[in-house]
Amino acid sequence: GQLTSLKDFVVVEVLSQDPLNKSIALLGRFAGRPDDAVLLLARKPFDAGDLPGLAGPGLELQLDFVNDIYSKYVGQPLPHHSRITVDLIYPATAKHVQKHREQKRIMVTETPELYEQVVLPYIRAIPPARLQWVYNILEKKKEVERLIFEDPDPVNGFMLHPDLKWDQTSSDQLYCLALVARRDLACLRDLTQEHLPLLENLRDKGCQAIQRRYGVAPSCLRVFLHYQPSYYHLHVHFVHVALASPGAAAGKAVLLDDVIDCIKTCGSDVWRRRTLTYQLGEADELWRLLGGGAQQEQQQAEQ
Ligand code: M7G
Repeated sequence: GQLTSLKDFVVVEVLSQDPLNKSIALLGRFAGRPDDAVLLLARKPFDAGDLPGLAGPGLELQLDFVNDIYSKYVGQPLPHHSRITVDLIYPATAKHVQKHREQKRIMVTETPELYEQVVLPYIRAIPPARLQWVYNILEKKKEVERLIFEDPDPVNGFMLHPDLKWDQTSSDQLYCLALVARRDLACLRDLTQEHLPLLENLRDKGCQAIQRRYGVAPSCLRVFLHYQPSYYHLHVHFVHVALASPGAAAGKAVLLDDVIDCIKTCGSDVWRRRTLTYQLGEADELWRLLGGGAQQEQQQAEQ
């Protein structure tokens, strides 16, 4: 349900902190309730439309130091200039807690055989309830007023929304998410020549819709898929090229243009045949299933 304050929230653990993004992930519980909650707090970006209000009489200054023409202060802005975004996952599964907990990252290499034998069964065993938020969007039960664009075609159609990660205040932080309408595509590994019309349609119409709505040109967009994604219903990220997002890193993001070009130049089943190298968190169940722990112990023993 909807909250107006966090007065019953008790912090159990700081899962991770990111000083650069000015964000923190907390594990907590609501008083008298047993379920875990994951709470993500982040400072909102400055609102370029209201800079006079921010850097004006409302900003109280406390001197840190002065040296020649240089000086530094700690500023206390008016309350509406110091707002934060608050994302709550409740009740949170162990998977959510694990995803947001600080952990070592490792690179793994997934051959087509490992995909068939380990990763595919892992994907198939994920409870369908994890995709409830996706189906809520596709069935227009949730986020209806946030819809940016829809192509209702059952085969090549998709829906475009602002991503949960974006508060829509500034367009150089733009982050949108396209969810394909069809439900039979889990991830990159499923894509073949048959899906080229879907992928090209999604790229072209998605970029057009973003340009119309936010004035951001297609040349300013990084359009990519994740491998591995967190959610196995095919979706595409549209992110402003200026945004330094950890999800845009090599070993996580694959450009949609590269996905398409690879199918055209290397053949229809290329994404099934390729060996893919990517990053995982050490606490990720896939890491264990891929024999990661054992590999690492062996490496340590050899050293
Ligand atoms: P992913 O590649 O599966 O996982 O992307 P990631 O979280 O590791 O990037 C899923 C994307 O869906 C992410 O960018 C999320 O921020 C976004 N997302 C997740 N949820 C639960 C929602 C939601 O409820 N609404 C919207 N609009 N976006 C969501």
